Amino acid sequence: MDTLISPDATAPISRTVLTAFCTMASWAEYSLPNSSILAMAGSAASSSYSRSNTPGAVRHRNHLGVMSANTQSLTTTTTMLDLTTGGTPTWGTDARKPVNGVQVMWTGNTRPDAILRYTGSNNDRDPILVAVGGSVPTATLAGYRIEDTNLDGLVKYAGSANDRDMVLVNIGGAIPTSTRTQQLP
Ligand SMILES: [Ca+2]
Ligand SMILES: [Ca+2]
Repeated sequence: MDTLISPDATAPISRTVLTAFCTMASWAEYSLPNSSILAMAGSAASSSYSRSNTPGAVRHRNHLGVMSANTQSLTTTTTMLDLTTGGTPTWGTDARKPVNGVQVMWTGNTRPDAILRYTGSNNDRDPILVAVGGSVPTATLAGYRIEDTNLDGLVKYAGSANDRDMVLVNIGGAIPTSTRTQQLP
């Protein structure tokens, strides 16, 4: 995930995310296959936001949001915010997850509140089963879905590469009643 980069017209767009520079109107954002994020602001936004210093936040349809701890200076030139490196501090505690040396967003938020839950009321596991029909755990559903926690284009409750396990893994992997809270102010 989650590098804010200058527009690259040669890279196809695959997923939509929301990025905001705090107190500002949201920008149109698209994530690219290399997990970078292309930010496109309108001309009015660009001019009015120039010279502002603000943290940058990234949100995703089923991942917990992340916000930089430090402010960015926005000008008419390209601003780079690389949230994939541990060298970029983030707001809160454990806002990201290290995977193979890269910092990524916590996934599994199929019920898009600010908490990952595997069990109990308002958990993020049940929507996956509901999406595949609610009665046959081995059923699957293809498409761009919030229940697709591993982003492979298929909602799957049971079996290999299922989306349910991602919820459990991202709350810690051992205690089903554990939760994880999004680190955004
Ligand atoms: Ca949730
Ligand atoms: Ca999936």
